[in-house]
This record gives sequence, structure tokens and C-alpha cells, in this order.
Amino acid sequence: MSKTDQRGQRVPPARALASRPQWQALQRHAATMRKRHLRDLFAADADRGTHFALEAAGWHFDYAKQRVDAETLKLLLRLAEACALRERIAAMFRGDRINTSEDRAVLHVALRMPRKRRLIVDGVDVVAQVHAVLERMAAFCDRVRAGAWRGHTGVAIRHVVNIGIGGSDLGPVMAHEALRQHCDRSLDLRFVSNVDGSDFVEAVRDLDPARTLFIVCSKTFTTQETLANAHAARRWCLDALGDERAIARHFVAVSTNRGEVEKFGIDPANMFGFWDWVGGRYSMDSAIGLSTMLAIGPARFRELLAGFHAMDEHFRKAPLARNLPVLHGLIGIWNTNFLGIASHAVLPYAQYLKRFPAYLQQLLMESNGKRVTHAGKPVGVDTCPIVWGEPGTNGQHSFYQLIHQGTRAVACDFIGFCESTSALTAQHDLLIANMLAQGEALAFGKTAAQVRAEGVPAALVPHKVFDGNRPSNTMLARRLDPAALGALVALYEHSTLVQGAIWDIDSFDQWGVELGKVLTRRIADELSAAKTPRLTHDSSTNALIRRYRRLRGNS
Ligand code: G6Q
Repeated sequence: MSKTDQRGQRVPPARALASRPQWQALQRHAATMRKRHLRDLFAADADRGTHFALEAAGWHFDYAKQRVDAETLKLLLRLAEACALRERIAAMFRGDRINTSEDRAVLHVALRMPRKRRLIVDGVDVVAQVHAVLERMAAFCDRVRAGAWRGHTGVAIRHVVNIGIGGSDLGPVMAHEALRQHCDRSLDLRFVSNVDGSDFVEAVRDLDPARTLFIVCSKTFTTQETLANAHAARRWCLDALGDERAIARHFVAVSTNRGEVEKFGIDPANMFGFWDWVGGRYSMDSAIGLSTMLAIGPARFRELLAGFHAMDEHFRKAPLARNLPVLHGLIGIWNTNFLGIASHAVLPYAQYLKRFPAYLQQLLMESNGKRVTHAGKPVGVDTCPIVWGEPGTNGQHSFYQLIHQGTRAVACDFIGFCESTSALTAQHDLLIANMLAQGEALAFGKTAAQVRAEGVPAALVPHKVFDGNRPSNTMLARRLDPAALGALVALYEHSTLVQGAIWDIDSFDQWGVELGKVLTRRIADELSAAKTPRLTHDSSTNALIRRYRRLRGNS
């Protein structure tokens, strides 16, 4: 009997990805493309730099230095059609429960829909809910920024400490760094995430408790690391201010769990909510972005949302062949599955984007680092590559050696801006010159003949040869402002969905983080038990626990 989807449409029986004719056509094509060098592709098309480029939401996307030709794109788009990518995109925007393993809608796009839009999910207009919270956030941020929100002793707040981890940390940290030059510098923002107490201690060591506000960010409000740090903050605050009533002036919460927030002692009036259809790693533009709004102000925060929304609209409406996140995602599939490139470096040529690779590691790897399909069958092909990166030009003086001459290929995303974010504009030209030079060097390399022609001694020639043919994307925007950042994040969010649709995986769950959590609870008890515990782990873990207890004086 054939299955039907939520709207009663027949769902064709799932076919293993690698046995689809579109996949096999790409494999045959890849056998040819692997023999072609980017030098040949550029020689064959004098205008490749404009033919393989696209504009959307303020971003110029150059994929000319990818090892693709028109045929590659045609075949990738056929695969996308066969994998019902259009339907997956429409389903997300409709609010269907596309996070099937958790039975949830995936509606981060609703977080940035303009006020006049309506999106009814389970009988509720979620856009109206979003704007109600945005208004409360804006009123709160205005008061704190203006010094009208006073601490328990009556002085204005000047330090804000965001306590959260994973999706409740990486986005806010990244955005704060990225938008530093748009921040109110009289407000000092800090972030605590690690359960290592040193993270908290270092964050508050020079802070005045009377002027410090804690934002406890946790969707579930049950996360062990966040609660440990929040309790440490509570004690730190009470030790200094000596009055339980201080908590209401120095703690606010961002969560979906009102009950737990109240249990912790935070006044629900000081809680900013969101919804189960916002995944942690897709939440930096929800109330989880409260620290971002405090730093840049409500008006700039709305510009950030508008940037996200501009990319959302492009993603929703543009034909697949001219759709930036679609092409970005499909090129990633090509590199991973057909050219066998298992590593993806994100290399922003912008110091303010220094936390962007860490942010993307979670977004991409937690979303698509999966091995089974929606139906629980093995995907059968490789999924998410290893994502990593550092800002240019620092990386050039360390790991770029491997990218240029190592034996493993790395697909690179270069990200840059035309306007300088500092008054040192000549240095900005140098920065971008470096970025463009790296893309060029990776693509074209340097042949032995070229090296010899420079008079290099024969013994050194092999060392100085660059094979080239190493693929990269280049993303360029006018300036690093909230709108450009929003559009950039949305680009990667949607590229992630595109890849998940091809692999037929649930990009919105994260079961892979559960096992470690469960084992931690058990081991934590064993490490601190007063009486020597009976250990039933493997011999390695048992020995490590015994050694730890002995050195801690617990044995
Ligand atoms: C993200 C993950 C995860 C989550 C953290 C924090 O998509 O779900 O990184 O954000 O575990 O969870 P809480 O916000 O519930 O504390």
C-alpha cells in the first residue's frame, strides 16, 4: 500500500539514493570531471567568472572556481528534483512537521517574517506570536540600554552575561563578535557556556554584581551545563547583594519552559519565550538573540531579521537553477559525494567573523552529521563533511599549507566584504587581495614548467609545484552589517536543508548528542561518590575513574 503525506498526496516508495538514475548519471559525469582541471574549465569559457556567479540578498556568490560545468549543474538540479527538494522547501515554509523524528515543524523562517505576514500553524498565527515577543524584547532592551532598568541597589546595568550552550550560545557569541562595530560599547557583553567553572569565573572576575545582568538562555531549561552556570551566577549575585529579591533585577530567562524558569527563581515576567518549532542551532534570531538585541539595539536587530528574510524570500521563490542556497548546497553535495572531498573550510576574511566557523560547525555538522534517512535506513553515501575554519589571513600562516599542497582536498568558502570595517582602509585592500589571491592560487596552482622557468633548482621544483584544481566558493557583500550577517546565516541554514533533502535525512534533530549525556550522569555520580563505587564500565574507563578519584583524594 502506498503511503500518503500530511496533505494526502501519495509518497513514492523511497529509493536508495545511490541507486537513483540521477545519482548514477552524476557518478558517470564525475568520472570525466575528475580528469578536468580548473585551468581547462576557465580556458573553455572566457566569461566563466560571470556565468558561474549569482546575486541574492546583497551577496555575490562566485562558484566559478568549483570543479563544475554546465552539465554538472544540470545533473545536480535533476537530482534535486528527483529528491523533491522543491517540496521540502515548500513544506518547511508551510510549517509541516519536517523534523520527523521529533515530530516538529521547522519554522525559523517565521522568526523573521514581517509583521503583516500571517502563518497559521495548528490554528495559531505564529508571526503574530513572534512579533509580540520581539516587542517585549525591544522594550526591555531599550530600558537596559538607556540605564532605566536598574539593578537591586538602584544602579544601571553595564555588564550582561549570557549563560547558555550550543544553540543557546554559539549564535549569540558569533553575532556579538560579527556586529561589534554596531554595538553599544558602554554595555559590556560576556558569554559563559562551558561547565568548566573557569569559564564562569573568568567571565565575572572583574564585574560589579550590582551592575551585572544575567541572561539564562535555555530552550529546555534543563541543560546540565547551563543550569550549573546559572546556579553559580545566582550564588555569586546573592553573595554580593545578600537579598533574594535581587534575583528579579539581575536575572532574565530565554526559554520555552516557564515551569523550570519559575522553579529556578526567575520571575516569568522577565522571561522571553520561543517555541518548539525553533531548533537550538536555528535560534539566534529568536529571543535567544536577546543579548544581540541588547548590544546592537532593537532597530539594528530588525535589520538583521530583514537580512535573514531577504535570503528566505530568495530561497522560497527563485528557480532552483538561480537559487543561491540551492546551488551552494548542491555544490557541497558534488564535492562531498562525487569528488570525494570530506573537508569543508569556512574562511572569512573579516576579523569580526572570527566565531563564524564555530557557529557553522554546529549548524552544518549537528544538522547533517547523520547516517540514516527519515525512514531509519542507512543513507548509503557520505553525508556532512568536516567543517572548520579560521579567519584569513591568520590561517594562511598555519594550515593553508595543507590546503595548497596536502594530499587531501579541502573545499573552501571564502567570505569577504568590500568596505573596510576600520579606518585602516589600505589594510582592507590588502586583506581582500589576500582572499582573492588564495582562491586564484588554489584553483590554478603553479606547474613544474612555471617553477622551472623561474630558475628554481631542479631539486626544489617538486616542493614548489602547486597542483591547483582545489575548489572554492567566494561570497562577497558590500559591508558587514546586520542585514548582510542575517542573509549570510540564512544562506547556510538553507544550504543545510538542501543537503539534508538530497540525503533524505532529518537535519533538525540531534540524537547523536544523547548517549554522552546519559553516560555523564552515571560517571558524575561515580566520580563524586563518598564510598568507592562498583564500576562496570570497560577496563579503560574504569581505570581512568579510579585514577581520577585517587588523585582527587576520593578513593
Ligand atoms: C541545537 C541543539 C543544542 C542545544 C543545546 C542547548 O540545535 O539542540 O545545541 O541548543 O543543547 O539546549 P538548551 O537551549 O535547551 O539549553
